[in-house]
Amino acid sequence: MHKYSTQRKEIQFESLNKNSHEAHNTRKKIKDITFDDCTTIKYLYKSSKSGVYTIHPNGGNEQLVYCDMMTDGGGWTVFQRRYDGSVDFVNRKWSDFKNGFGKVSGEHWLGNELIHKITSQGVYELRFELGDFESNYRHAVYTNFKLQSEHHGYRLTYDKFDHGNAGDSLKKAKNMKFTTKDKDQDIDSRNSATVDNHPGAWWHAKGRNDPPFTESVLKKRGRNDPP
Ligand SMILES: [Ca+2]
Repeated sequence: MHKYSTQRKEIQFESLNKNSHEAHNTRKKIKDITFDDCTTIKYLYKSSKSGVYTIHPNGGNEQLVYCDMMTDGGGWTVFQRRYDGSVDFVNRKWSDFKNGFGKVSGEHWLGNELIHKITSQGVYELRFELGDFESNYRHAVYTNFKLQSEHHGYRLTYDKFDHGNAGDSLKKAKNMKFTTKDKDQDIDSRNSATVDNHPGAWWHAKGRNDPPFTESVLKKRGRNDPP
């Protein structure tokens, strides 16, 4: 089990709870409108606070997502959050990662199908944050992040590492299909989700490649830009 420092996230969650009333009011205001992602909500409602919102990616069924409305201008749709190990990310199958697990208000994986749907709506930036044992948080931002469809193995693509102090941790994952314990799609003769006592699904290439992210979020480009 990975252990991540929780200090910063606790502070963030405290602040989120304080804002939950405002988030609720915003949700009431916008309940009759459908949104394709958190970027659009923040674009149309600048005072939106971080919290759980309903979106309709590709005009489809409603989906609950957590919107980070604080980090770097806000408007980020969270698709992965890990901070205290309360949710099991290890003993999970292809179908779990496809459909998502955990609660969006806590630790969770939003689901590859939904990540695919969201990222097929436009050009998205991926931002991830990585925490270590010393409460140091680093981040990295990638341009034009996409997940291809399940038919294409939820292959991960992006244009380039854009900026951030975490380095290019996603380099090995670029253009890789998603591999779980029960679905090996990596380019290794083994299943990288199970090697080296490293039980974990990821866009593995060859051998061990730790899923490094404590939090991964998506923002559509061309909206919510500074005025
Ligand atoms: Ca393999």
